[in-house]
Amino acid sequence: MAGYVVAGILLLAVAGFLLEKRRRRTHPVPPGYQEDLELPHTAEWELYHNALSLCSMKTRFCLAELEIPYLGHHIDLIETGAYETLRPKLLRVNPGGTVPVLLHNGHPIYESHEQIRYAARFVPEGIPALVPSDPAEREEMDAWVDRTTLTNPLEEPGKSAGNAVPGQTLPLFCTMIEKIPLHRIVEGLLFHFDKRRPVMFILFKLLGIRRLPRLGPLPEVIGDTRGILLGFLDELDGRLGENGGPWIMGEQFTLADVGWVVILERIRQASAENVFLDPADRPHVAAYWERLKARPSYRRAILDHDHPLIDYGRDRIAEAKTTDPNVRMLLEGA
Ligand SMILES: N[C@@H](CCC(=O)N[C@@H](CS)C(=O)NCC(=O)O)C(=O)O
Repeated sequence: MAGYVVAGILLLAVAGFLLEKRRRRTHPVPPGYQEDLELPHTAEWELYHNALSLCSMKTRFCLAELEIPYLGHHIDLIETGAYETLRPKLLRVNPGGTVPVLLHNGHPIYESHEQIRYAARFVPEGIPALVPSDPAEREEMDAWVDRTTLTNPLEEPGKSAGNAVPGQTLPLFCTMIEKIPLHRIVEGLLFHFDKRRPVMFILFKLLGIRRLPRLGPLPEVIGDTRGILLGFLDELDGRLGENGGPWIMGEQFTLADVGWVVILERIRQASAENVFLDPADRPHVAAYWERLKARPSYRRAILDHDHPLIDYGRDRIAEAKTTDPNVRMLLEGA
């Protein structure tokens, strides 16, 4: 009798899991503005975003520069508390299961680089445009935006600074996850479309930052992406030195700067300014970073959305680097 009860319970659990898995099924979505899709909305502009997400910061920064008001929906990633990207509220808006998603009059725009280009077409009266009017300059700006685009960091880390920077974010993931209960990560193990991610978070949680220097292929990823990112920053330093700044396209603040500010911000959050933004190594980038932080949109799009776990993670990395020479060697390279 007891055997039947156990078997019944197991059967119910499996059926429940399969049903739930179906409800949370994800699939890739086409990038850009979705003309044929209109989702429930209450404001002209709405943004599904996350405090930590690099791409979310980019779109927030762009909207702040354009002074476009929007209704924000904060969606947790596991690093900030839970796998809300795998829950129906977000999946109804983006079956791809990622943030950010920008809605304009209910039409979603997928991919942050598409979102900033789309939003930049709606410059309110009296606000400076974020795109040069000269086609040749626009093309040049686009190439700088492409250097910041995040597409496929695991497979193509060398393609852009945007793809390299997640490798430098690993220590931050590792320290932020200390504060997240293990059972929350299990939700990712059950339903995430890329199981490598929850597995990595479980290892981070169980082993901690001090074990990062010996954690499978990750030390190599961190070393390689540091080299790639330094290369892109050298290029940026050269550009700002040549054109005299203050911005990548000279006098005009453009989408190229919107793309870069979040990469530099991620370096700050990962407690790695001394490695990448030292004025002695890259004086033009260091001065540029100070100018970026002085913009009102930096406060509105980034500091005002700060999350306590980001500050916690940043402090823990700094502490681990000062107390553990292996961690310092891994994260600073020398
Ligand atoms: N290429 C996309 C990247 C979107 C993306 O991967 N977003 C991350 C946060 S930065 C996410 O939502 N990840 C879901 C997860 O980690 O479970 C964009 O530029 O918008």
